[in-house]
Amino acid sequence: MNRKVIGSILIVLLIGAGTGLYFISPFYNGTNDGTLPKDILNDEGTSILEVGAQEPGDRPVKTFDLTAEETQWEIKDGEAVDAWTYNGTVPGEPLRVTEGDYVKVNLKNELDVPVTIHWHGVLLPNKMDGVPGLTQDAVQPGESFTYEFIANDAGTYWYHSHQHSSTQVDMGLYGSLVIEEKDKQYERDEFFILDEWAVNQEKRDFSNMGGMMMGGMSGDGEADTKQMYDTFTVNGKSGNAIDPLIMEEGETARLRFMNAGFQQHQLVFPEGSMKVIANDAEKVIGTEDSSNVIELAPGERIDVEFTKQNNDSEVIAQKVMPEENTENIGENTAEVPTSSDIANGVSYGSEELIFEDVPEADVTYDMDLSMGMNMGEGMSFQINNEVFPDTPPIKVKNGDIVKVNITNSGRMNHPMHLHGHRFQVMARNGTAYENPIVKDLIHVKPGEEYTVYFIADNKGEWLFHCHDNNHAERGMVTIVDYESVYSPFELGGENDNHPQ
Ligand SMILES: [Cu+2]
Repeated sequence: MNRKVIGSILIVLLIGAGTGLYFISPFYNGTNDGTLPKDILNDEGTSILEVGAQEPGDRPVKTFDLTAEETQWEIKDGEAVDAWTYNGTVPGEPLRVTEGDYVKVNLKNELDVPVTIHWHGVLLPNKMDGVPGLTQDAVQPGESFTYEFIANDAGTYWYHSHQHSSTQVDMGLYGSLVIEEKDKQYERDEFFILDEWAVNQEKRDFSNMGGMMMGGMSGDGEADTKQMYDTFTVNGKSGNAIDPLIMEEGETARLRFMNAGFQQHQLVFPEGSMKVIANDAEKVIGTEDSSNVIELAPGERIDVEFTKQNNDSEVIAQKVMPEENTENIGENTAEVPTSSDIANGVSYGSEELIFEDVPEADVTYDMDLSMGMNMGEGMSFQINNEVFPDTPPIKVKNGDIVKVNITNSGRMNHPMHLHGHRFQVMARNGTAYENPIVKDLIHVKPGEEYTVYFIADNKGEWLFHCHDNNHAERGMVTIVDYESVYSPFELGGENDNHPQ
């Protein structure tokens, strides 16, 4: 390749070393036994299997086969991990469809544990949402399940198992889903999934700590998971093993970033090389003064328009926090510029809004996010002082306008994700946004309060939960419960349904 005319852009996550303060078992299992509230299971009204049905009609049908299987996955030369994958790679097979397509995905489970697939951000019928114990039974070893939905809204999505998410997503059961616009704006279109792995340290050891707190909070909102991982990956690869993106000077590409891990990540771009164009699956407005740093919470997506400015090799790299240990940095390390101007999920308003003005709510739900300690079981993460399935549900009727005030009174970050709907973020800490933001995930940091609104227009039983899957595992989950529909499934049971 002629280096004079073609420059490369490296997307790099630095490898940080663990610092030795561990707490919280990632394999906690203490608080999740129990059943859903009676009115969610109550078989009066309509089963969720009977609502929201979609038919292909004369739409193009796009069919994919995804097999959940065990794989030895090489993260970089000589460093392999035991991974669970969809079709043998981390991330799983990338899925691309066009808006208006009818999507059919045949999941075959060749693992020896039950799995599902959740279509994160996709507005689809409840029974296709992939939440075991709520919208389906977990797909047992050797069995299959077919997901079907209309790809209605162009944008950046991802898919992952929703069975024991804190283990299964962590093991690699995730992949990208792009719904392309009918008239694509960018010829070059790339997807990058960020994640963390424990390669050189035994995560399992931490469970022996029994959830005891071994050190103080670092105050950055995610001290709990930071020390469990030693290797950061981009599309399943780390350091020199990450494929460079080869681009010509002046070439423009759409780069889609998503965070499949437990920690927030900040990526630094060459000055003046990019602008943010979309947020979760929604286009954003007016970003001429775009920052050159983006911040992604777990489960969040940010799309940027990136232009290669010269023929030199350049680097997009994780911003290194001052307190982080930066030994073991690979050869691809960037000169990381400093910037105080960081583009995150609420930096830019959305092009299309759900509500033009602040609507009058039919239902108001105050969601207080907090942390607690259970003797012998370690930390719990609570919604309104309860852990799932005892958390109070958000009870709605079809057509309701629902207002949720989310307050983080704990000391860790909580990326709260709503299934099956999009909400409009109207205010932060009581101050209204001039340009509200339409999303499916809001990253609520310690001390923050966000007010979001959504329309209950998709009947079913839908999760609203923290996408730090360790927090969900330890209780931070509730349900948007539509009146007059019920779930015929159960938590636990012979299918071991475990929706967190
Ligand atoms: Cu959380």
